Amino acid sequence: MTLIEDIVIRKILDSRGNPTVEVEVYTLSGYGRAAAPAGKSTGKHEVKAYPAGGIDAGIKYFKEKMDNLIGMDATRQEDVDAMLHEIDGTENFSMLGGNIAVAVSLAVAKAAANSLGLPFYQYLGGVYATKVPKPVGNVLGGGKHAVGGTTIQEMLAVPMSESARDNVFANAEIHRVLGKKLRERFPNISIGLGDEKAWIAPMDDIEAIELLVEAIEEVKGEYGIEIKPALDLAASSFYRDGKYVYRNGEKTPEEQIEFVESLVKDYGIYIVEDPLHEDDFEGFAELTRRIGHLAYIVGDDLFVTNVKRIKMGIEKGAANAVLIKPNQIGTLTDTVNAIKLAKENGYATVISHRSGETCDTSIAHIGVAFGCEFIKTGAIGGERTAKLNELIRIEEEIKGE
Ligand code: 2PG
Ligand code: MG
Repeated sequence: MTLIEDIVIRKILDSRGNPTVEVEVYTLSGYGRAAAPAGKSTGKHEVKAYPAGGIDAGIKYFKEKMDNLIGMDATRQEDVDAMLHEIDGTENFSMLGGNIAVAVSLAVAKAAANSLGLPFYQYLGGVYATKVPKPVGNVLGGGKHAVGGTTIQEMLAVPMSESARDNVFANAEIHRVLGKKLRERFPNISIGLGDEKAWIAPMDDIEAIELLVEAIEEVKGEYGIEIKPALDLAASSFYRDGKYVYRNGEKTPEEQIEFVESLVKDYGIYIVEDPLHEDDFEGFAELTRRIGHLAYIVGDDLFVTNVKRIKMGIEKGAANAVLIKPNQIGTLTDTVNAIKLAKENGYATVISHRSGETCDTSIAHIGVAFGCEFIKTGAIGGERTAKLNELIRIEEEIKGE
């Protein structure tokens, strides 16, 4: 019933209009489909998205090796993922491409769930998977996702209601209120949206954070729920020759630590992702000592969903939360191992989209299945709302509404 009968792989568009891969897996009694996302501010320690020859070379390679997966049991996820590693034969998926591996891995898991007649989150997490992560919504930004915006890549909001529906709608409302405020502040220029549909405006980082906090205060009153501000600095993207280069000046690593500490203390920033560059474990540890009791310090480019790097972080006391992106590491099993390791060591987990996305909803299911505290998946925009709406559906099903 759950044996893999056939696999189809194709190129489809992602939200930036770039090609990405979609995979379909068929068993006798079921079917699963998954697509890979794409990062733009990628960490240098991530697995390779595609081999040197690009997406077409990866697809060709997969088709040549695909027979190894036919006949395997789709419910034996660890065996399937081990086979993907074997097919690739390298440390970092540089033959097959992590994006192809992750699409296959997720499509196999979805086919298994479908064959057994279970919702994906329940197949993965069992009957006790009943908590929906809080959505962290990107509403204003810049960095590599939006040329001309802030130096800090993402300014986000975290509504703290126990209702996923309220949280999702609150984030969309913050996005709307911010848009209104930006049009008032810049009446003579057109305001755009970045890759993740967050607003872009030619603003200084502090000015933007203040506007974010203002919008949050307004929506908080309207909704009657606690909402907190968050940041993804994606600091590696503006770290050059030992300095953090902002649009209005440079900071030394020590100044950067002080700056982030002051942001957390002055603006009540609740989650701060990648505040320092991707190899600065010591700096992350120092920052965690200073503000770890006040905020979640999240490692994204630092950890790249890789258990070896998460272990290094745990040993050094670097960060207290891990960003989880399945395509950074290439398989579902590797992703789940990263979540488990983080949790066992008291680190919070944030399951996350990429800046280039499709309407695939896998991360919503993985977040519920493995009890991630947060899910970062935008605030508006079709490929983002696909996941947010899925959270609403999952919550409804869990509550039996
Ligand atoms: C990040 C991600 C997603 P990208 O830095 O957290 O927001 O960006 O997918 O471009 O790496
Ligand atoms: Mg990030």
